[in-house]
Amino acid sequence: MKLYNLNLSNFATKSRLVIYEKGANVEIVPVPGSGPASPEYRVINPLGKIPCLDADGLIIAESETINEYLEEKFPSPRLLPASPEGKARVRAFTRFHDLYLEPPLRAMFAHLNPKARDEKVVTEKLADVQSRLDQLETMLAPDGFAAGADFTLADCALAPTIFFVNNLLPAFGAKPPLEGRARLAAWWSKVQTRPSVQKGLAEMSEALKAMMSGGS
Ligand SMILES: N[C@@H](CCC(=O)N[C@@H](CS)C(=O)NCC(=O)O)C(=O)O
Repeated sequence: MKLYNLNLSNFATKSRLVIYEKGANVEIVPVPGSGPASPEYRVINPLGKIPCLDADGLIIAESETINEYLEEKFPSPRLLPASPEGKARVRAFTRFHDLYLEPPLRAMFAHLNPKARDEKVVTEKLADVQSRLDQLETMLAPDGFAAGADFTLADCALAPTIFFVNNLLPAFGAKPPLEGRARLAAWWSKVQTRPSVQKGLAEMSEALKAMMSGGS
Protein backbone atom coordinates (compact mmCIF):
# COMPACT_ATOMS: atom_id res chain seq x y z
CA MET A 1 0.00 0.00 0.00
CA LYS A 2 1.14 3.56 -0.77
CA LEU A 3 -0.03 6.94 0.48
CA TYR A 4 0.58 9.80 -1.95
CA ASN A 5 1.64 12.55 0.41
CA LEU A 6 2.87 16.08 0.96
CA ASN A 7 4.15 16.71 4.48
CA LEU A 8 2.70 20.24 4.56
CA SER A 9 -0.81 19.06 3.67
CA ASN A 10 -3.14 18.97 6.66
CA PHE A 11 -5.33 16.38 4.90
CA ALA A 12 -2.34 14.14 4.16
CA THR A 13 -1.17 14.56 7.77
CA LYS A 14 -4.66 13.51 8.89
CA SER A 15 -4.06 10.16 7.15
CA ARG A 16 -0.38 9.92 8.16
CA LEU A 17 -1.44 10.17 11.83
CA VAL A 18 -3.65 7.11 11.38
CA ILE A 19 -0.79 5.22 9.70
CA TYR A 20 1.62 6.19 12.52
CA GLU A 21 -0.90 5.29 15.26
CA LYS A 22 -1.45 1.85 13.77
CA GLY A 23 2.12 1.24 12.66
CA ALA A 24 0.48 0.25 9.37
CA ASN A 25 2.65 -1.08 6.59
CA VAL A 26 1.93 1.80 4.19
CA GLU A 27 4.70 3.37 2.14
CA ILE A 28 4.51 7.17 2.19
CA VAL A 29 5.48 8.55 -1.22
CA PRO A 30 5.58 11.99 -2.87
CA VAL A 31 3.14 12.83 -5.67
CA PRO A 32 4.70 12.25 -9.07
CA GLY A 33 5.38 15.10 -11.46
CA SER A 34 5.27 18.75 -10.42
CA GLY A 35 2.51 18.37 -7.81
CA PRO A 36 -1.18 17.51 -7.41
CA ALA A 37 -2.14 19.19 -10.70
CA SER A 38 0.43 17.25 -12.72
CA PRO A 39 -0.80 14.95 -15.50
CA GLU A 40 1.21 12.12 -13.90
CA TYR A 41 -0.74 12.44 -10.64
CA ARG A 42 -4.11 12.97 -12.38
CA VAL A 43 -3.69 9.54 -13.97
CA ILE A 44 -3.54 8.12 -10.43
CA ASN A 45 -6.11 10.41 -8.75
CA PRO A 46 -8.30 12.28 -11.25
CA LEU A 47 -9.43 14.63 -8.45
CA GLY A 48 -5.86 15.91 -8.19
CA LYS A 49 -6.15 16.10 -4.39
CA ILE A 50 -3.69 14.95 -1.75
CA PRO A 51 -3.75 12.47 -0.09
CA CYS A 52 -4.75 9.38 -1.99
CA LEU A 53 -4.12 5.77 -1.08
CA ASP A 54 -3.09 3.07 -3.50
CA ALA A 55 -4.43 0.00 -1.68
CA ASP A 56 -2.67 -2.58 -3.81
CA GLY A 57 -4.30 -1.31 -6.98
CA LEU A 58 -7.50 0.17 -5.52
CA ILE A 59 -7.16 3.97 -5.56
CA ILE A 60 -8.90 5.60 -2.61
CA ALA A 61 -9.22 9.40 -2.57
CA GLU A 62 -10.45 11.65 0.28
CA SER A 63 -8.71 11.58 3.64
CA GLU A 64 -11.77 10.46 5.61
CA THR A 65 -12.50 7.56 3.25
CA ILE A 66 -8.82 6.59 3.50
CA ASN A 67 -8.91 6.79 7.30
CA GLU A 68 -12.04 4.67 7.63
CA TYR A 69 -10.53 2.12 5.23
CA LEU A 70 -7.30 2.02 7.27
CA GLU A 71 -9.38 1.61 10.44
CA GLU A 72 -11.02 -1.50 8.98
CA LYS A 73 -7.83 -2.91 7.47
CA PHE A 74 -5.69 -2.30 10.56
CA PRO A 75 -8.14 -2.54 13.45
CA SER A 76 -5.55 -2.18 16.21
CA PRO A 77 -5.35 0.19 17.97
CA ARG A 78 -8.98 1.10 17.48
CA LEU A 79 -9.56 4.71 16.39
CA LEU A 80 -13.35 4.45 16.06
CA PRO A 81 -15.42 3.35 19.07
CA ALA A 82 -17.39 0.10 18.86
CA SER A 83 -20.80 1.55 19.68
CA PRO A 84 -22.99 3.33 17.09
CA GLU A 85 -23.19 6.30 19.46
CA GLY A 86 -19.40 6.47 19.84
CA LYS A 87 -18.91 6.24 16.07
CA ALA A 88 -21.47 9.01 15.52
CA ARG A 89 -19.68 11.22 18.06
CA VAL A 90 -16.33 10.79 16.27
CA ARG A 91 -17.84 11.27 12.80
CA ALA A 92 -19.55 14.47 13.95
CA PHE A 93 -16.04 15.88 14.46
CA THR A 94 -14.55 14.58 11.22
CA ARG A 95 -17.49 15.94 9.17
CA PHE A 96 -17.38 19.23 11.08
CA HIS A 97 -13.68 19.45 10.31
CA ASP A 98 -13.94 18.62 6.61
CA LEU A 99 -17.11 20.59 5.81
CA TYR A 100 -17.14 23.61 8.11
CA LEU A 101 -13.86 24.36 9.91
CA GLU A 102 -11.22 23.69 7.26
CA PRO A 103 -12.72 25.32 4.11
CA PRO A 104 -12.73 28.97 5.33
CA LEU A 105 -9.20 28.51 6.70
CA ARG A 106 -8.05 27.10 3.35
CA ALA A 107 -9.61 30.08 1.57
CA MET A 108 -7.25 32.34 3.57
CA PHE A 109 -4.05 30.57 2.45
CA ALA A 110 -3.95 32.43 -0.88
CA HIS A 111 -3.92 35.72 1.07
CA LEU A 112 -0.93 35.01 3.33
CA ASN A 113 1.22 37.52 1.49
CA PRO A 114 0.00 40.96 2.69
CA LYS A 115 0.89 42.45 -0.73
CA ALA A 116 -1.43 40.02 -2.56
CA ARG A 117 -4.18 40.11 0.06
CA ASP A 118 -7.86 40.83 -0.52
CA GLU A 119 -8.82 42.29 2.87
CA LYS A 120 -12.56 41.79 2.27
CA VAL A 121 -12.10 38.04 1.69
CA VAL A 122 -9.74 37.76 4.67
CA THR A 123 -12.18 39.58 7.01
CA GLU A 124 -15.08 37.37 5.93
CA LYS A 125 -13.16 34.07 6.12
CA LEU A 126 -11.47 34.97 9.41
CA ALA A 127 -14.88 35.67 10.99
CA ASP A 128 -16.08 32.28 9.71
CA VAL A 129 -13.04 30.45 11.13
CA GLN A 130 -13.47 32.22 14.48
CA SER A 131 -17.11 31.18 14.75
CA ARG A 132 -16.20 27.58 13.78
CA LEU A 133 -13.55 27.57 16.53
CA ASP A 134 -16.20 28.77 18.98
CA GLN A 135 -18.44 25.90 17.84
CA LEU A 136 -15.55 23.46 18.25
CA GLU A 137 -15.00 24.78 21.77
CA THR A 138 -18.57 23.75 22.67
CA MET A 139 -18.24 20.34 20.96
CA LEU A 140 -14.96 19.18 22.55
CA ALA A 141 -15.09 16.76 25.48
CA PRO A 142 -14.38 18.64 28.74
CA ASP A 143 -11.18 16.70 29.22
CA GLY A 144 -9.26 13.99 27.41
CA PHE A 145 -9.29 13.77 23.64
CA ALA A 146 -11.76 15.40 21.23
CA ALA A 147 -14.58 12.87 21.49
CA GLY A 148 -13.85 11.55 24.98
CA ALA A 149 -11.26 9.51 26.84
CA ASP A 150 -9.80 7.75 23.80
CA PHE A 151 -7.69 9.11 20.93
CA THR A 152 -9.75 8.68 17.75
CA LEU A 153 -10.11 9.67 14.09
CA ALA A 154 -11.57 12.94 15.42
CA ASP A 155 -8.16 13.91 16.85
CA CYS A 156 -6.41 12.85 13.62
CA ALA A 157 -8.67 15.21 11.64
CA LEU A 158 -8.41 18.18 13.97
CA ALA A 159 -4.73 18.22 15.00
CA PRO A 160 -3.14 19.14 11.61
CA THR A 161 -5.70 21.89 10.96
CA ILE A 162 -5.37 23.36 14.46
CA PHE A 163 -1.60 23.39 13.79
CA PHE A 164 -2.35 25.73 10.84
CA VAL A 165 -4.85 27.72 12.91
CA ASN A 166 -2.21 28.35 15.59
CA ASN A 167 0.61 29.08 13.17
CA LEU A 168 -1.19 31.08 10.49
CA LEU A 169 -4.11 33.01 12.02
CA PRO A 170 -1.85 35.45 13.92
CA ALA A 171 -0.30 36.40 10.54
CA PHE A 172 -3.75 37.80 9.64
CA GLY A 173 -3.87 39.93 12.79
CA ALA A 174 -6.02 37.48 14.78
CA LYS A 175 -5.49 37.04 18.49
CA PRO A 176 -3.86 33.71 19.51
CA PRO A 177 -6.65 31.20 18.71
CA LEU A 178 -6.34 29.24 21.97
CA GLU A 179 -6.86 32.39 24.05
CA GLY A 180 -10.34 32.37 25.65
CA ARG A 181 -10.98 28.81 24.43
CA ALA A 182 -10.15 26.71 27.47
CA ARG A 183 -11.28 23.35 26.09
CA LEU A 184 -9.45 23.84 22.81
CA ALA A 185 -6.29 24.84 24.71
CA ALA A 186 -6.55 21.79 27.02
CA TRP A 187 -7.20 19.45 24.07
CA TRP A 188 -4.26 20.94 22.14
CA SER A 189 -1.87 20.24 25.05
CA LYS A 190 -3.25 16.74 25.45
CA VAL A 191 -3.21 15.74 21.77
CA GLN A 192 0.44 16.76 21.43
CA THR A 193 1.44 14.12 24.01
CA ARG A 194 0.66 11.49 21.38
CA PRO A 195 3.85 10.29 19.57
CA SER A 196 1.98 10.01 16.25
CA VAL A 197 0.88 13.63 16.53
CA GLN A 198 4.37 14.78 17.56
CA LYS A 199 5.79 13.11 14.45
CA GLY A 200 3.10 14.37 12.06
CA LEU A 201 3.21 17.95 13.33
CA ALA A 202 7.03 18.02 13.31
CA GLU A 203 6.88 17.05 9.62
CA MET A 204 4.33 19.79 8.93
CA SER A 205 6.39 22.31 10.86
CA GLU A 206 9.55 21.52 8.92
CA ALA A 207 7.66 21.76 5.61
CA LEU A 208 6.03 25.05 6.66
CA LYS A 209 9.42 26.55 7.58
CA ALA A 210 10.82 25.45 4.20
CA MET A 211 7.85 27.03 2.40
CA MET A 212 8.09 30.30 4.37
CA SER A 213 11.80 30.55 3.62
CA GLY A 214 11.14 30.02 -0.07
CA GLY A 215 12.17 26.35 -0.21
CA SER A 216 9.98 23.49 -1.41
N1 LIG B 1 -11.52 16.66 0.85
C1 LIG B 1 -10.16 16.32 0.52
C2 LIG B 1 -9.34 17.58 0.55
C3 LIG B 1 -7.90 17.34 0.11
C4 LIG B 1 -7.18 18.63 -0.25
O1 LIG B 1 -7.80 19.69 -0.45
N2 LIG B 1 -5.86 18.51 -0.35
C5 LIG B 1 -5.08 19.64 -0.75
C6 LIG B 1 -3.75 19.60 -0.02
S1 LIG B 1 -3.99 19.89 1.72
C7 LIG B 1 -4.82 19.55 -2.23
O2 LIG B 1 -4.67 18.48 -2.77
N3 LIG B 1 -4.76 20.69 -2.90
C8 LIG B 1 -4.44 20.75 -4.29
C9 LIG B 1 -5.57 21.26 -5.13
O3 LIG B 1 -6.67 21.48 -4.59
O4 LIG B 1 -5.33 21.45 -6.30
C10 LIG B 1 -9.64 15.26 1.51
O5 LIG B 1 -10.23 15.11 2.60
O6 LIG B 1 -8.69 14.52 1.18
